[in-house]
Amino acid sequence: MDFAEKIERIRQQAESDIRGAEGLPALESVRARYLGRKGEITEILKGLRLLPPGERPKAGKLANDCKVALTELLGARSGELAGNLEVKRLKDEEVDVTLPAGMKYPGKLHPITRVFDEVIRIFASMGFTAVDSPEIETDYYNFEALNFQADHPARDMQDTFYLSGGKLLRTHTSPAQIRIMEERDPPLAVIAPGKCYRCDADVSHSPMFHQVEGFLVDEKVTFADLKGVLTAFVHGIFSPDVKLRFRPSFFPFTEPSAEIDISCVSCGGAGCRLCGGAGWLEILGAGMIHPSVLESVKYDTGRFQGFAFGMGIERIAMLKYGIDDIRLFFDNDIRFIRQF
Ligand code: 2NM
Repeated sequence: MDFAEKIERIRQQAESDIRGAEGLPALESVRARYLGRKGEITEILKGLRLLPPGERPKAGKLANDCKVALTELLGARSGELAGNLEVKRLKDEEVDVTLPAGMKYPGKLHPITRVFDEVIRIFASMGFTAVDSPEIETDYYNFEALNFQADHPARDMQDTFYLSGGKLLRTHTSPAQIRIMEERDPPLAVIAPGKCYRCDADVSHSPMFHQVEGFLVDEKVTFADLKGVLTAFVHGIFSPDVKLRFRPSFFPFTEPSAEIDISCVSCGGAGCRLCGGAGWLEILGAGMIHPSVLESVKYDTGRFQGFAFGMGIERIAMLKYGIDDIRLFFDNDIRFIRQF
């Protein structure tokens, strides 16, 4: 077998080995077998100096051409195998975005948010607009414009959180009503949902709580309109079976004033632990807006009257959902929130 034939045999075998290598490590051993320090082609190149000088150039060129060709082929195959690896990696990492997601812990609305939304929806259906208002207030909007006397106990440091600079945290959402009446002329039907603050904490009082207060001002507004609106509200938020009872009461900003009881949502009026045997639960305060409140917003009291009402959202939520401790609303225990 002459030299050219030998080179050609090695080349064919090497080519088939390169094509048959199924991975980068296998390809590396093929390279070592032919082109490594003791590889077949390397040995041939080393042995060239033993040939008769006349044959060396031709043989050298054949061996070198073979080395170049195999090197090129190794490079191409290596690129091919690396590409396969990339394709396989991408396939292994493929994400099927059409698979249904595991809904382990879907979000829930806080019960206070739910009751807020429902109260706002019911009053909106009767034509009331909800407004926002600051939680940091002045004595004027929180007390004075609402006809609280200078020595009213609610103004006491024990009940109100006072801030520096004569500011305070609103103790009810009524300041919103004053601000709206200053801005707009009657007829007006507005509710003010929001956070309020009082220095008080036990099973039924939280230093931060939520209220919805509302009012309506127009010509020829009567206490009968107030009864109709609150009856529709109570029937909407609890049930049309619930009865209402209006009891005379006192608020600085209304005259006459009333507290509204509903027949007990637990026993229906027979008497139970929830209503303390009375058959009734207090849920709303209301009345006809005091003329001095209308005067402080410069309304013509000869022409306009209005009614107003207020309620605590925690109390309504506790009755609706059978919750017996107000602190559960603010503990942020996810097991509590998930129940709604
Ligand atoms: C209540 C009870 C009775 C009330 C009065 C006003 C305003 F600003 F129009 F005078 N807003 N809210 C009111 C009346 C609130 O909560 C127990």
